[in-house]
Amino acid sequence: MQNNRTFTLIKPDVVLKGHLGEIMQTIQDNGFKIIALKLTRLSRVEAMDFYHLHKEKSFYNTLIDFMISGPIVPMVLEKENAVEDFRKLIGATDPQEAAFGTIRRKFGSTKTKNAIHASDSIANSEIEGSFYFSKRELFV
Ligand code: FUP
Repeated sequence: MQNNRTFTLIKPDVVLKGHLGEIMQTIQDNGFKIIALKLTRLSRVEAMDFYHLHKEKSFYNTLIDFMISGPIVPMVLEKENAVEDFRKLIGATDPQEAAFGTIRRKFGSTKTKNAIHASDSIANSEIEGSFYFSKRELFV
């Protein structure tokens, strides 16, 4: 992934509640350009693979069950300082603790059902982006 890109994924709680359009508007209103996007679903094996770094955590099975419970929307976004700025826009992991005005504060409900994922480093954005998109889809 280039330095000005990040990866994000809108989670099943948002898609099932019909808030996808509003979140996409928020993302664009904050200066992020959508480079790649798809509406898809994860199999259990794919979800376990995507979250493999958390496999020892107590919440792992709950997280996997949730992530396969409905459609998801992975995206690659572009903006200067994308990784850091997008983490600010989504807010803290726990929606109850996330700052007012953030996506998780507005649309999330619990630490698992927290509306949206975003990469925490450029290196991880590359790994996560290529998990969902081909090189051709990413224009690289
Ligand atoms: P974040 O980077 O903010 O998504 O937070 P973490 O890397 O700590 O969490 C990774 C994933 O685990 C998130 F999708 C939320 C989920 N999680 C839980 O389901 N329960 C917890 O107690 C903590 C995290």
